[in-house]
This record gives sequence, structure tokens and C-alpha cells, in this order.
Amino acid sequence: MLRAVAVAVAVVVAVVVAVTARLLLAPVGTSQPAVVVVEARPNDDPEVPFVFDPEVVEVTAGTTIRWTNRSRTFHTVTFGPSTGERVANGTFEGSMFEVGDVIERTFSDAGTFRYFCQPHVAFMAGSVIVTEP
Ligand SMILES: [Cu+2]
Repeated sequence: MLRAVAVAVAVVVAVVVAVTARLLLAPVGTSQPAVVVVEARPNDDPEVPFVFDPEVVEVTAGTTIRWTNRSRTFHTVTFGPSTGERVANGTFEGSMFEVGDVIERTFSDAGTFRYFCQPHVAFMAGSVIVTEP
């Protein structure tokens, strides 16, 4: 009888320890990082020698996008249509001159923000899709 109680107590203790450990080790929340990096990088395709990678990012409002130049080429992040005729809409523009240069923008409002690179307007474009947190 005493042995059965001892085993039962041991099982309860083991379960409590396991559940506590799981709670302690679980990531805090499921929110994404506040900064998301999009690289402007060279590409193997000679028809498309530079790309924004990832081309489309989906984030929650409040997130900062950090475009980072991973090439030795000048690029811009110019807001405007990323498909069809690409013309700056005047809402945002930034330049990255050298390797390692960054452009940052924090997206406070939900919406779809399309952009392209002025010097590589024919093929270099992307989108930021911002949803409510
Ligand atoms: Cu470019």
C-alpha cells in the first residue's frame, strides 16, 4: 500500500516537472521578430541579375523591414507598383550605394506596399504585405 502511494506520488511529481519544463522552455509568444531583413542580392539568372529576397514578405503592423544590399551594385527601394508600369508613387524612396548599406522602414498601417529598384526597374521588385497584429 505504502509502495503504491509512493509510486503514485512519483508519477505526479514527474508529470508536474515535465509540464513545468515544457512551459519554461516554450518560446514566449509566437510573435515574429520586430525587424525582417530583405536582401538585395545578385542572382544566377543573367536575365534577372539582381533580386529582392524574399520578394514578398508578410508581416504584422509595427514591423520594420530592413533592406540590405548584398551586392556591389547601387539599388533603390522605390514605392510604386511592382508589376506593370513601375513609376514612383512618392510615398517612400531609399538608396543603397554599397555592400552592407541598409534602408529601414517601419510599417505602422496594414496594407500591401509594392516597390521596385529604379536602376533595375525591368526585373527587380517586391512587396510587403502588412496585416493587423
Ligand atoms: Cu537594383
